[in-house]
Amino acid sequence: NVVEASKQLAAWTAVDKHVTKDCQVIGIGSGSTVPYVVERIVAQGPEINKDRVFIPTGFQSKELIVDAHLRLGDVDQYPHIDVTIDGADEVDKDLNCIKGGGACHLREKVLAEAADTWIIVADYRKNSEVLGVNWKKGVPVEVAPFAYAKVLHNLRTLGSTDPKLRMAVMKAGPIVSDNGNFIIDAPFGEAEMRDPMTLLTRIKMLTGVVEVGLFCHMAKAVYFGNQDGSVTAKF
Ligand code: DER
Repeated sequence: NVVEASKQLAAWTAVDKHVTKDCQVIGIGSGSTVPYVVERIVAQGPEINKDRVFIPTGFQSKELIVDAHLRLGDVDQYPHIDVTIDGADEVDKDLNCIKGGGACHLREKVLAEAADTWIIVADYRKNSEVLGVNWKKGVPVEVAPFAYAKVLHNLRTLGSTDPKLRMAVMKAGPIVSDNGNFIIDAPFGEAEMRDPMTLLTRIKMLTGVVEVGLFCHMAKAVYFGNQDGSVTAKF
């Protein structure tokens, strides 16, 4: 379908441009777009991939690497990464992102920061002028379970309209991240979302917050696959 085709287009374009033969340590993001990143890297052939190592941003990401028979590495061994490619829930005109729709944004931000080059790949639905225009579920906030109620209260004080603990499906109780933490989804108004760095700083300072799904001034480039088969690149 057209959304999947646009994810694949974005992913293939980014890999062709940024996963060059001198890239030896490669961070793999999470979500439904990055499988197309892995397939394109595999298509570069066993010769070029035999000396590479691939660092996952969570369980799903690890499974992608293992299932593709690529060499799995750990950020403990490779704290410095050549390039990390990841998806996003929404990207604004300045390449600031909302991430965490898949509850993986703590490890994703670690590998984004550890990389010399961080690249985003997304379908056209994620391409916004301002954050919050298309992604209506709020800013994902990973919190220590002990602190979640206090942080919910703090987020309301910060102006979040209706922060909610992210509940699991097919499991009683809340979602638990790969790090054993809870996720709160905190919607904010346009005014706050027009200055994501300030919002990020305010939320990050709340004791009990582990990581915030706002990635500001981190991406080197973003590639959007479009419905008409074209690619929009922003730098
Ligand atoms: O959780 C995340 O940030 C993931 O990267 C994910 O939300 C990306 O979305 P996708 O499934 O549309 O690629």
